[in-house]
Amino acid sequence: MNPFIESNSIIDDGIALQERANRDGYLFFRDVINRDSISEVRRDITEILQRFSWIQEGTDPLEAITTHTAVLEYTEEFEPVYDEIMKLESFHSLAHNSAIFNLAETLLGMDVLLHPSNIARIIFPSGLAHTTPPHQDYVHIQGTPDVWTSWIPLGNCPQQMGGLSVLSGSHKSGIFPVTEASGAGRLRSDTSSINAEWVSSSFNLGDMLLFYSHTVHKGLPNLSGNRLRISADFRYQKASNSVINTVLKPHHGRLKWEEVYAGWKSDKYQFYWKKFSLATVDKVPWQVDA
Ligand SMILES: O=C(O)CCC(=O)C(=O)O
Repeated sequence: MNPFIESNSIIDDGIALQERANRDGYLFFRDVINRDSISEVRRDITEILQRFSWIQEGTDPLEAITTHTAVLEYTEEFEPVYDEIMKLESFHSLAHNSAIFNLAETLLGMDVLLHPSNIARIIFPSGLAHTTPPHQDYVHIQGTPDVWTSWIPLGNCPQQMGGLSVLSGSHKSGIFPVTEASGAGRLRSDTSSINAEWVSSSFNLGDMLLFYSHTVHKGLPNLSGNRLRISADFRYQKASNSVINTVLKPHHGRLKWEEVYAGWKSDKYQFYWKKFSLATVDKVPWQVDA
């Protein structure tokens, strides 16, 4: 698989970034997010995973070594762990990182709304059948197509550990038909009608992939044998565009924001979206092919 095109050399050139984003549907940057902020989130998440015995006893939690059978999103075993992750101040604060916001403003304009529903992924090495299928985020987040997703591994993520891959240029072909699948989102886009190239690179701590809501992307299988792939995805749109209700709630919709915020030290990032008068819409069920 060919690597991502790196965009560090044009990071300060708004026009060049917009042109490349329009051409490829994604932008990839090396070492663009403050590493200490990411490491803090990794420490907080792995501490939770250790407490729930998802991490192998006697190992350094930061290594995220596991022999636990794969725990799948939305299962009874997954949810209490995810609730704890959802309460992390460090995790939600990372989404406000100024480097991401600057890039989002370049792509969207000044009134950038971060979807409060920040997402964490814990991908087990033994759950290969549940690798994230090819999909377009628009199918899931609707509201407006003008949404950019920031995907950040919370630690080094060599390709063997299962990073993310994008189908370069696939954002130009509209919305593809979907069928049911396993893995995040549970819907698979059928891209057989286009001739486009899958690209991906190994990620190092601090690297970030940004992609458009119509850009087809997929997880790569976690072939590490015994390491959890831990990552975050955050979404940005114009506050003046419509937004679906579900992305204004904590991801999975189980907790209230008051429960999320209960242990936070600062109120800086609490209910920040209330400063906008948002036009909210309901999510519509997506037409799935048999
Ligand atoms: O991390 C993954 O496997 C899925 C991420 C994803 O599909 C997204 O950020 O939209």
